[in-house]
Amino acid sequence: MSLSRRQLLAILGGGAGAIAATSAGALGAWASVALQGTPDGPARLGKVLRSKNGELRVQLTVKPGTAMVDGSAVSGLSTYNSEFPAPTLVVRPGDHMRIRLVNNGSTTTNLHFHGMHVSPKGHQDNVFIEVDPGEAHEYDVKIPQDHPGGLFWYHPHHHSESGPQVWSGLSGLIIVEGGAALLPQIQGLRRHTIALREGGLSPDGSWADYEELSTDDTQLYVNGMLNPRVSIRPGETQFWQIGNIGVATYYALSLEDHEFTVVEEDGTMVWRSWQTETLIMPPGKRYGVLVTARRGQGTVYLRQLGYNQGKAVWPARPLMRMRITGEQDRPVSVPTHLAEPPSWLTGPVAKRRVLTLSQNLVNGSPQFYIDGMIFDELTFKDVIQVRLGTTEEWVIRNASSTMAGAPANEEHPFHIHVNDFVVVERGDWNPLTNEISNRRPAPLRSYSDTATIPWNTYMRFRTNFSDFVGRSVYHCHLLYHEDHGMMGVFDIVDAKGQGAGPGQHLPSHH
Ligand SMILES: [Cu+2]
Repeated sequence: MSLSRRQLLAILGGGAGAIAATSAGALGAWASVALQGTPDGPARLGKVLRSKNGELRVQLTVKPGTAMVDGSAVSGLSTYNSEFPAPTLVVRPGDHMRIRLVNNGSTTTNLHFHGMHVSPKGHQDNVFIEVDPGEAHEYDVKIPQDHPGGLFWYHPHHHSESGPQVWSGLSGLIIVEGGAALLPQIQGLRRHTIALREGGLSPDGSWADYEELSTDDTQLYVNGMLNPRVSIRPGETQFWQIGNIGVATYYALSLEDHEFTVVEEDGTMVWRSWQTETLIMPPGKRYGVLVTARRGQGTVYLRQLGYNQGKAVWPARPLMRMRITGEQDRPVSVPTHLAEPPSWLTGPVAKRRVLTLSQNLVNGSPQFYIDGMIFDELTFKDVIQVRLGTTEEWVIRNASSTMAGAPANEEHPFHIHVNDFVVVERGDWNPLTNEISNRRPAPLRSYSDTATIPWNTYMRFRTNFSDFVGRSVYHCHLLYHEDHGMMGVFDIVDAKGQGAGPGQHLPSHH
């Protein structure tokens, strides 16, 4: 499909400035998005499942088959409960999430509650659980009373199947009530919850296979819709929570002529708010932002500006329209200082570690390593043991270009389960000479659970292993990389050395 800019403008009825695509490639992609999308649909969140009386009691059934995508029935998906995207779970601190996961799919699956500070053992956020086809599992995840409020998400985490399963439709948002949303300035604002995820159709109209589509042909859905709209009054401030719950797409998000005020990152209210024109969002990343409509009447676009991740180049796209309409409203602002950083951040560090991310081709197939190891071959001596209640400092460095047999520069979004981290420094690192340069202290303003590491750079973070013992994982959140090895295991142990529980086997034990 190829359209001239003039034809495109005619179809869209867009005026000058409605399209700021800078290349023919981006314009071509925009054309297919615009023509497939339902025109003018509101950016509705879809199915919401809410906790009651302290518990969220739901069944999530992995269902291969047809689901509604952007107003059309599409076959070849695999969804939870035939919903695309998956239902949004709304819970409160102190709740139990009692989720019956029924696997009617053809591959082994399980559930991970991304970013949540809950136990990694038993029937909770235990990624070593295996729910085979035809089986079911009862999860019972206890959310602590002091759990942060914000945006989280859930998806399957069975090694080697995570990418294909999430691609096929299995990912959804979790809103934990509280946090920045309860600030007096924000409480009364209109809210939008925005799930970003990629996908697309095969020529026959069914959902494309995993890894089938080029980045140019991949569609970027907002709450399962292409190019939906939100409305805002001139001068009005809204609270948007945005999550990237896809498998591979990096977003550089921008809202034409507007800026974002960040008040929440990775499910937690920030300590210091900040303004930015662009939100960089690798897979797994979430931000909560304030948006104030600056113009009078008119439409502006939330855009993917495009992103070069190294291997994948994501083209520029419009994602969502913001229609500024109605009576003038009064903007709301929040103070810069919102909360105190945790005291452990400047306290003693019990242990420092360095982890190196790399990749290579082995007999023609890509493998991804942490410290030269792939996940499938980990033995007990490779498991990092950390002590409950202590603070550690980790340096994660990305050597993907030089430790590989062939040049392969790629960014990797690092993610760790159970406890958030605080990035304290970034810098350049030359894997050949081991030389560090361009050290940049990070602004200490928020927690993260997912952060990208460009090639030939490092990220230094501090983390405190609080409240929970047990075995869990850290990994690259490009799910293809995780499925092909870039995942490590750590045990949080108490003073007696107790940590991992029954059913938390290493992969090499199978
Ligand atoms: Cu990676």
